[in-house]
Amino acid sequence: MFDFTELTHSVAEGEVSKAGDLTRRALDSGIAAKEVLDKGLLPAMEIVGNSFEKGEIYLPELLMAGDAMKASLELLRPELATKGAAYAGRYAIGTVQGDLHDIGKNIVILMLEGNGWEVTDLGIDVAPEQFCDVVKSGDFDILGLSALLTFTMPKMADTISALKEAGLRSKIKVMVGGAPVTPAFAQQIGADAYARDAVEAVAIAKSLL
Ligand code: B12
Repeated sequence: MFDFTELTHSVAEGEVSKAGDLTRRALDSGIAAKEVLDKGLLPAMEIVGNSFEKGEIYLPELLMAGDAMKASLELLRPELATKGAAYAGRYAIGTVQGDLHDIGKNIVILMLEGNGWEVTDLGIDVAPEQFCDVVKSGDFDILGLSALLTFTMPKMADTISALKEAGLRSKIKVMVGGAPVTPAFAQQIGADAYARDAVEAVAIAKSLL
């Protein structure tokens, strides 16, 4: 029996190489990548998030845990993002201005790619004007906006306003997501859809076309 707790703790402690070894061991023992993600990696982000909120750990520890998470996630990439599904459409996605969190966005990308989407990753700290430039220049079906901070959520609204001002809003569907985002907020800012997690993001993206 694989011990997910040990993997979770190694990620939470920011032990990059131990987390990588355990992730590899889980995959080698035949456990599906999605199960490793859900049972081993994601709980680690909950643990460090809670400890950070309580003031038990500080930014350096948060950074180390984020690094261990990203390294382990890379090992899941071949399985999660396996191409082969029928072509679904073109999706551009980025984390909004002022926000550097990209783990959740990257998981969304892996899942979309694994389900036939051609994804352009715009990265982090993306300004509304940059989103507009991308929508203008490319033939995308959906634009995804990610935010993990309550104080960067308004940048989602700013991005949608900028799309409207540039006459681009009708050209693209906008999806929003990230831990503090809610369906009510999505509706309030005029997004086309909200998804709670990467699995839901894939299902909703499909339904938008
Ligand atoms: C790791 C982490 C970091 C890392 C990020 C590393 C990285 N490369 O991403 C670092 C160390 C950089 C960091 C920095 C900060 N962080 Co931080 N961080 C976290 C932590 C622990 C985990 C985030 C995470 O990856 N979660 C796991 C992923 C998988 O979940 P997710 O992002 O929600 O994504 C899922 C869904 O939301 C959805 N989704 C996400 N995006 C999208 C987009 C679309 C289009 C769709 C459809 C769906 C979707 O699908 C994803 C997969 O299922 C959280 C706590 C937590 N529990 O979330 C705090 C947290 C988000 N951070 C917080 C804070 C305060 C900060 C700092 C301000 C700290 C500081 N004093 O400097 C800085 C801000 C830096 C900046 N300007 O962005 C607070 C935010 C509080 C708030 N409500 O605003 C949190 C909640 C911690 C806490 N409890 O206090 N952080």
